[in-house]
Order: sequence, then C-alpha cells, then structure tokens
Amino acid sequence: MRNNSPFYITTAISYPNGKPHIGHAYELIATDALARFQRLDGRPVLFLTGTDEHGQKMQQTARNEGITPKELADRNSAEFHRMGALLNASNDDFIRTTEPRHYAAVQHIWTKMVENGDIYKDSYSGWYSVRDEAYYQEGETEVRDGVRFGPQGSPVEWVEEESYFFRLSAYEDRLLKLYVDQPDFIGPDERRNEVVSFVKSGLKDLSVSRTTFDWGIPVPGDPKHVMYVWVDALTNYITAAGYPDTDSPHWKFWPATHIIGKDIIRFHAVYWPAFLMSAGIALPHRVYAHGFLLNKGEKMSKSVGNVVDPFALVEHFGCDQVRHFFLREVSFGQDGSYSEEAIANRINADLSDNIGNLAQRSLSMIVKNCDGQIPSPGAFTSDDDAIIELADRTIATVREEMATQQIHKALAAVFALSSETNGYFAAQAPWALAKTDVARMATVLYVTAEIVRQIGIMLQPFVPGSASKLLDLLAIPAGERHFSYLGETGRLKSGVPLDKPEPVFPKYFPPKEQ
Ligand code: ME8
Repeated sequence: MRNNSPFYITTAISYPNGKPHIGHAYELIATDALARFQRLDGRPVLFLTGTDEHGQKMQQTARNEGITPKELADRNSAEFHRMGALLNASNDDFIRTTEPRHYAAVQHIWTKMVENGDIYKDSYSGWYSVRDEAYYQEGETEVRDGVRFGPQGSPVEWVEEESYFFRLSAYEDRLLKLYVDQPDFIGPDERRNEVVSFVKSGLKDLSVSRTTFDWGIPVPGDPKHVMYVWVDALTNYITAAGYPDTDSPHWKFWPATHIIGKDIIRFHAVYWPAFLMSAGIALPHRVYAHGFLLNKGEKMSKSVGNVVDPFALVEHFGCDQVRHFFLREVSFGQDGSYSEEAIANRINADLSDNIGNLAQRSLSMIVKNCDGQIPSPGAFTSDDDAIIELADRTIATVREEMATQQIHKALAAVFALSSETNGYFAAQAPWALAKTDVARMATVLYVTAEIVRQIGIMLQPFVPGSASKLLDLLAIPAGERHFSYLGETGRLKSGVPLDKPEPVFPKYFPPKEQ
C-alpha cells in the first residue's frame, strides 16, 4: 500500500545576524531532497524553512552595526531567501518570526502552558551564552585564560534577573518514556543516547523570559518580559501549520519531521516536546540531527577566515554539482569535510563519468543508429532481464533509506545502478553489434535508455535541474516523472523521436592559475 499521508518537514530557522553560510546551505539542500522525494512519491508535502529573528544575539549585532534589529533581520532574511532560490529549494513557506501570525501562535502556546500550571515567576541567576542563546549549568562550562566558555565553545556571561520559568523538571519521566515508546523520535542513535543521558542526569526548570532587553515577543499580561528566544523560535513549526487554528488547511500536516544540526538537538528533543506536552499538542514524528561541515577538516570560523560563501560556491561549481557533492559525500548524520578538490572529484567521477557518460553514449547511439527514435526491443536475454530487474528494484532501496534520512545511501543506490548499467553497456558492446546484429543492438540501447529514464526519475530529489534535463533528452512528458512511473508502468515507448543529446553533466576543469 502506498503511503499518501501528509508529510511535513522543516529545517531549523536560521539566525539572520549574518549572511547564510555553507552549514545553512547544507541543511536546506538535504531537507529539500527529503521533501522532493516524498512529493514525487505521491504524498502531500509541506516544507518549511525561515529565519529566527528575535533575541539578544540579534539585538547585539544590530547595535554593533548601528541599525535596528528589524533592519538587520530584513537585510539578512532576504539573503536567506536568495540562497533558497539559488539552491533550487522547493520550500512551500518561509517563516519569519517577526510576522504577526507567529506572534499570535507564540502568545497562544504560552497561555496554554500557563493554564497547565507550568509557568511561574521567580528570579534567575546563572550562565548564559548569547551566541548559542542558551543557559548552561556551571558544570557544563569551563574557564580558559580567564574567560568562561560553554560546551559549544562560546563565551558565557553571568545573568541575574527576574524571570518566568517553565517547569521542565516535571517532564523528566514523560520525556524518558517518550524516548522509549517512540524509539525513532531522535536520530541518529548517537544523538538519541546523548539526549537520554542528558535527561537522565536531571532536568532543572528553564528560564523562559528576559527583562534586560526587549527584542522579542512580549509575555502576555507582563510586557516587561520578552520570551526566551527558543520558546519563540521552536513555535515557528506550528505557526506555519496554522496554530492555534486547528481548522487551518495546513494543520493536517502537523506533526513534522525536524531536520536540524547536532548543536541544537537539546532544544528540539527535550524542550520542544515538553512545551508541546504542556500545551496539549501532538509531538513531532522525528527530530533528525545532521553533522557539521568542516572546511578541509577544520571548523569554519570567521577569525580563521575559512568560511565558505554558498553563493560563491554555487556560482563556481553550479547548483546541482554542489547539491550532489553534499548529499553524496557526507554521511547524513555525521560531520563532513569539503574542499574544492573533493567537489571537483565528485562532479567528474559520479556525475560526468558515471551517469553522464551512460546517458550520453546510449542516447547518441540511438540518435545515430536508430533513426533518431527510441528503438523497438527484441526478446530480452537473461542479462537484459537482470539489469532491468535491478533498476525496477532500486526505488525500494531508495525509499527505505530516505525514510530514515540516510540520503547518502539512497543516492549511492542510484549510482550503483548507474555503474552496473555502464558495466552492462560495455559488456554488450552495442557499437560492435551495430555492424553484426542491428536488432540486438536496438534491444541493448532500448534497455539502457529505459534505465537512464529510471535513473533520471530517481535523481530528481537530489539534482532536480539536471534530472529534468536528462528526462527531457528522453522526451518523458512532465506528467510521467513521478515515482509511480518507475518500473513497468512507465516503460519507454518505442518510436518516440529524440534530439541529439546535449551533455547534462559536463566535466569540471579547474580554472587556470593566472
Ligand atoms: O541555531 N555545518 O540558528 P543558526 C552544518 N536559530 N550545519 C550547521 C553549521 C555547520 N558548520 N553551522 C550551523 C539556530 N549549522 C537557531 C535555530 S530552530 C527553532 C532555531 C546549522 O543560524 C545549525 O545546526 O545558528 C542549525 O540547524 C542551522 O544551521 C541554523 O543555525
């Protein structure tokens, strides 16, 4: 039975205190592939991304630049929009936490948590990292050269002020039960273990409002307080599903699958489900944390000067080339390293030499040797049956891997099919058959082109622009590119005229040194 239930997927919403960096691009590309996959597989999809515009970090950055936080947010949020277009992201919505719809949702969830008895006023004293917008216990911090740092390496400062608290401590048992009852709630396993041991070590109540700055959503009935930016930020996921209007057409999409980076797992897998439980809202299906991208194995940092601009990268290598590299090279869930050489190798070895070569060789032979039409095949040999059968089976593997966010393995399965087909093509040697057995040559070319069709369909979530060009070369109608056309249902039709193929995956040659 096909799964045609609504599918909701989100990225984290990024802080627009600066321009987007390659980590942001990576998360968007991966989430886009997961969203596109489900759409092509026949599910209604809501794919959300956006910007997280409140908080002390935004206020401080704006002050340093001599502009208002809203001006800073407007300027950089526009850059995140631009990055989405550049990366061919197919998000259905882009949320900004400064929008009125979001204020309404956040004030509503706050009121629900109050009604449930989970919010109380007290005074807070403890360590706070503005960069992480996170409170840390003293034991999680360490002092180096007279400066105290949090566990993510950012400086912390002592904060003492009146604050509202969320009764997080009351949720310890319910959270631990959640991780047992819903074993897929957190992925990958390393992150799940990390969260379970954090919760087991004991939860303290969470400070959820601030009075020492005002760039945030006011607490209902006590506007001297603005809400802690994470209460505000996490709620974006239900704002976009229409909350608090559960009659909204988008509400059917909730709950979501959240794709985030490993540094913010605690917020998504501990605080967020506790807030939702308190407000009586269904919990997310899954929180999946990807790893961090490292530049040639080193952490990116402005001071080291190795922060790569995603705009420059795409301009240099091309959108699908960059998408392909990150999706295939990095095991989704683990840290990954990138370098220009590694990107160039992936472009040449996978895209150009593997799939590009297969398509180019088979389609140009069809145009040249089969009157420019998809040929009529003769009876299939056992070799033909075996390779067609492998192609027909591949989507099952891809589907299974995508269901658990193993994007790199899904893509590897498509490339394995392409390698096998290259092997088949070489062994059958249709160029030799052209001289000895034209009917057999036509069958081999038909089989190969049929597999190129299936590869083109399966590549759409990963490299959408190039996959669509590949399918254009085969004259596949736009309405026949869904996964339901894989296998027998969509088999290539003989007699369809083809144009001379233009290479879809050109080789990359590094620019000559000046
Ligand atoms: O954390 N490699 O925003 P953000 C891979 N506003 N991913 C990276 C990365 C890197 N080098 N650096 C950052 C926030 N990311 C909050 C989220 S959600 C309700 C609020 C990822 O702009 C990071 O892990 O700091 C996060 O998932 C996303 O980029 C946005 O990070």
